[in-house]
Amino acid sequence: MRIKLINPNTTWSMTATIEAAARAVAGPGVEIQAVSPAHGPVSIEGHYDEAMACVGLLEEVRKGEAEGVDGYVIACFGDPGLDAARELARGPVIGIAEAAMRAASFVATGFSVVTTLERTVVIAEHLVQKYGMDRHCRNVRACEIPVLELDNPESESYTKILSECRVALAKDRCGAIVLGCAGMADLCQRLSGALGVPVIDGVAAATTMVEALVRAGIRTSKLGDYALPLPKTYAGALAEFAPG
Ligand code: 2AL
Repeated sequence: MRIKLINPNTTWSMTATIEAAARAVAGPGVEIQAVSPAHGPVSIEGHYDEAMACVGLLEEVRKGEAEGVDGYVIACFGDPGLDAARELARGPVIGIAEAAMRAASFVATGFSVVTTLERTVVIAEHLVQKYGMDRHCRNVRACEIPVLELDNPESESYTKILSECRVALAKDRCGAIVLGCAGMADLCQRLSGALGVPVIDGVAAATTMVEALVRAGIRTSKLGDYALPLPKTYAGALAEFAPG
């Protein structure tokens, strides 16, 4: 089974961290192919970054389909391009935000999300509503850590995230923490050990869910809005990305 793990930002050192988190949970016989798109933002920290990241991300899904990939993980907490990727893919496509929230709902009545910059909070809140997680998500908190700081071993990211998690557990009536960025994947076990509650990294959650769906033979529906995109001409710089 081949799972393509797409980090939609173009920071390959972060892709390596994300890949390690996926490999740590993948079962025997599962090949993880971790990539970043050829073009796009180095980090995704807002609506504009997300929109611009989608073209390169979808190109990776298109290539994956040609190469016979069985399923995909979108490894950015805004789940950018998720529905569009599902249009292209025959196998399952899971975003780390959706996977982490659903995993958290299995092990705690309520969870709080701890994410990077304040400006990304509304993106996570929109996803909470989209996925029907309003009943489970107690709060979305930011640590004011730029995404690329997570990739800097000298930074104080761990301490800041730990402290925000402690505030969440004390004030939000939550029993679990969802990490709000793929770049936090390598901190998950340490945080869980320090806090004594489930800390959910969406990269691990999504990888195990894609693997389970593929193993069960469950694929993306091609009836309705997830049908293949209609063939048509795309003008200008996007001409090469035209479907069909
Ligand atoms: C993310 C993420 O997971 N990767 C990235 O570049 N930005 N999410 C976030 N909330 O900052």
